[in-house]
Amino acid sequence: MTIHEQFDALIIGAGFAGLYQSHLLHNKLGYKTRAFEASDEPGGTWNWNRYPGARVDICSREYSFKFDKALYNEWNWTEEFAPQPELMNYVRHLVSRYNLAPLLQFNSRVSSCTWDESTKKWTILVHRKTDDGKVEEEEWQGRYLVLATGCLSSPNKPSFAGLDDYIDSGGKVYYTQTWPREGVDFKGKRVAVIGTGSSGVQSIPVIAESAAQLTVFQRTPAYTVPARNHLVRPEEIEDARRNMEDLYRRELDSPLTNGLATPIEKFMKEYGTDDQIEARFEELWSKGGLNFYVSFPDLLITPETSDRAKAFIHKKIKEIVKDPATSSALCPDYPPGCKRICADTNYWATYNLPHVQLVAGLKERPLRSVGGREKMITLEDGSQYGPFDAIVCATGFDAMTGALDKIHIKGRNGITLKDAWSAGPVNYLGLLIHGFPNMFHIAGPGSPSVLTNMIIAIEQHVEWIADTIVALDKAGDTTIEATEEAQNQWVGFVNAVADATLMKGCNSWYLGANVPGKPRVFMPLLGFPDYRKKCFEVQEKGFEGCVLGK
Ligand code: NA7
Repeated sequence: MTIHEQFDALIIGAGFAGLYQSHLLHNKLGYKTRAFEASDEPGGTWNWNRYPGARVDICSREYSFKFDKALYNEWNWTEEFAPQPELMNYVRHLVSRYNLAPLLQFNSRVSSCTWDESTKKWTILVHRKTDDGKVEEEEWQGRYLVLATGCLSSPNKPSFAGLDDYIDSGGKVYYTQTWPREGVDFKGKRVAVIGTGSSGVQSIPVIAESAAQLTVFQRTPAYTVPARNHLVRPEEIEDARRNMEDLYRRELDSPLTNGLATPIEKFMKEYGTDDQIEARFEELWSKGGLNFYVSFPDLLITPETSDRAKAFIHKKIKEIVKDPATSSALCPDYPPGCKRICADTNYWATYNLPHVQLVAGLKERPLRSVGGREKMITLEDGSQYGPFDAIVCATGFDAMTGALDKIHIKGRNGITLKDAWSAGPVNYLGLLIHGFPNMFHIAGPGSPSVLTNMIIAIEQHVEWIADTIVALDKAGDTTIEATEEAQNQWVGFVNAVADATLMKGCNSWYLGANVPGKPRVFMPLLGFPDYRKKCFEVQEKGFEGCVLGK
């Protein structure tokens, strides 16, 4: 086995987080780093999620790194909501512009990470696929471990009865989370889609364009807002470049990091008349995208505001979808925003097409068998649909903790992360975990990342981690670890914030409720500005809530 020593930071993942962390620590600060990526390309979730219609649901001008004005100025997004191939071009541009390739190692899956108290170092075991298809084991040692493993990177693939027989008898199964690189041609095919979260909502209208028949299996309907995607206009690019700093400041100051929508300070009931409230919803609906989240600051808090937004969206669904039974089945009954709102292009209108059918109510009558030799889908109540030539599973992710569950992480005194998190994830600031010194988690539970524009959250996390390492080195400290007390307080705080909202009111992946057997804990923190402030304060107060060691 090859052993590589003397690294400052070992980084797991080469998505946006791993790339920026590598750039900042190595190129800017002169640390010796290595990032390990299981795929043969960088890009993380954007590399794996190649399904038809995959695109970012935040406006591209916002979903861009802002740490380097020159990068912002030179990059041209062509669409307001960049499609997956364009996001991958951006990823490749980052790699070449900042000469990151020598810092990244592809085809390399990290299987274990072990803290050694005597050397104060992490040792990680990497399985690297070589060009001739062999797997080589490597050991890497470094002072710091950065988990840039992504929060929507571990697919949730339910084990449906019948699926193996279906594949054996020539049926095709595709997962939105690991879509074939060569793409899929659905022309003339009878297709089933299971799942109506963001990936379903984005892919269903595109699949419907070529499929001969499309049947959508829905357990829970999604709230979705028209993205109103368009080619980026030259004046929008100019404006964004001129005002990047201002946009960035507004993003940092906004609870959900929306910089483009005009936020309103007043809660809905103080805002004005019914007509004015309706006009506000209408304005954001017309504007498109996730701006709808900031229609009123209490959208995720006050039942009356939530109900009003819900009624507004129901009205829109009923206006668009012609068949009354289908439109009713598409109307969600939980608070908007309780699951992440989607941004779509022609999603609801797709159900007006004669070859598209919705099968709803899977909560009451779950899928009993999917595919089988007859290529049919059968529900628990005995109803049958099909036959299908292809089945698309848009079944989401084991979010936020799934990627780490697959790595054997052992901290101080042999404690494993699996044990530490057996009742659900716990940490301090979303970044540090008690019992796991010198280990940082980017965009993990306990941080607001998944409730924000992820790029903004990643920038903040990566910079905090880099500043922390620099500060420790300056002070001659060799270790940092969250205290149990600070961690408990943080977990309590994250829960208290969630309890004051309507966000626990549905079975979302925020709660881990989409994965059978996963502990139900509300994982993200709502409110980016206060979080960011707290992270600064912790640093300013000499890493309050942490133990530093020489
Ligand atoms: P999501 O949003 O978790 O959606 C997954 C969908 O799959 C959702 O409708 C699920 O229903 C459905 N699902 C999952 N398991 C089953 C089973 N066993 N039977 C029937 N239906 C099932 O994942 P996405 O990939 O669409 O989006 C993830 C995020 O990416 C999104 O939030 C954005 O941030 C971008 P459920 O709702 O659990 O009842």
